[in-house]
Amino acid sequence: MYQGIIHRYKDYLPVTKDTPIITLKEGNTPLIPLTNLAEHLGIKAEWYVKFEGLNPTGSFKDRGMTMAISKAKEDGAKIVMCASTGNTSAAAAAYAAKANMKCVVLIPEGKIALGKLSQAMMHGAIVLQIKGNFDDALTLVRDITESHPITLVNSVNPYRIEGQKTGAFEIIEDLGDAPDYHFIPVGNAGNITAYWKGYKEFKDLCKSSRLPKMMGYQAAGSAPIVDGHPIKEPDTIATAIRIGNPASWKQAEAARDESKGIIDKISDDEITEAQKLLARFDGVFCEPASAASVAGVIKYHRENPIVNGEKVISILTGHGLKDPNRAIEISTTPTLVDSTKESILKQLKDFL
Ligand code: AN7
Repeated sequence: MYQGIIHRYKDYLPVTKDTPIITLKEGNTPLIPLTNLAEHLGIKAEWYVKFEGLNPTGSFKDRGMTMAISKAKEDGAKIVMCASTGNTSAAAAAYAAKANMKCVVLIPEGKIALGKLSQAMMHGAIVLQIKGNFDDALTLVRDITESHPITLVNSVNPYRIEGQKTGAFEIIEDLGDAPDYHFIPVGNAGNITAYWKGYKEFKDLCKSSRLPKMMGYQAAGSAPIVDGHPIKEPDTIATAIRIGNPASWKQAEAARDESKGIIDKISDDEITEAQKLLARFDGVFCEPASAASVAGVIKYHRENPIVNGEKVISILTGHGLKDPNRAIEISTTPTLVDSTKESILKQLKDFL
């Protein structure tokens, strides 16, 4: 039986036989080929999405959280805390529940997607909304956890990065080598840091022959790394990456520079268009922030055509059901019809 990422990759993770493994069987997510969308866009590369929305709480955060919570448990922690734009809080709340720990989450008032909020509430976390943004929340959490017996489980906790690097291991094992390009949304910049670490480690162990170019994408209204300075009031419909002062800023720049990749920004319209295209052409429903990694491919390919045979990965960090309000907002309203055969068939006349 599949046992989750710590069990699968324990030789490459900071665990011992005494570490209690707190798992919801995260990881082992599929690479889904975007055959229809690639054809529609004239992209000849082998283009896959790694659908991290299929993790137990619906985002990639589960990979980091199984490690952070297992190590917190090993250290005897009773209570964990995080700031979150939503997905971290959902994962922390779920894994803390599994570990019989208390979880406190600090979220920006009114700016987290409905599905994520419902998760933190259902798993029994203490959910505190602040009149401020993610960056304000993270500052508070760092301050409080420094002076109280509470374990911080944001990605500044190094165990989070260790867990998340396993995404790169899975890609290498599935493809038989590293891809040419790795497209990924960038918010607090923990995930791009983790993937780059994972790719480098497997390369050093000769489990892959090369390294991908790391292609990070921020939302245009909250693109501190691209703009070169912190953003005081970041704004984007992709609330997951509404972050103005990423904790792993330097590490993200190192991943970009060492891999000869880029960090660029993408407009909310481009994000929305990519989210819709992916859902309609290839049947994969991701949340807005995740679509930045698809919008990134579309934008990059326009300026620098990706070559036939090259392998391209877009990381879909979270499931579309996380943010149902946004999905409904950008879709056509269902048509109200009489409950008769005739009125239904009338709606279908163009297709029959
Ligand atoms: C779907 O949950 O920061 O660059 O507090 O939920 O590693 O921060 C979420 C981030 C991309 C960005 N896609 O990853 C949080 C949080 C989704 C996300 C990101 C997030 P990082």
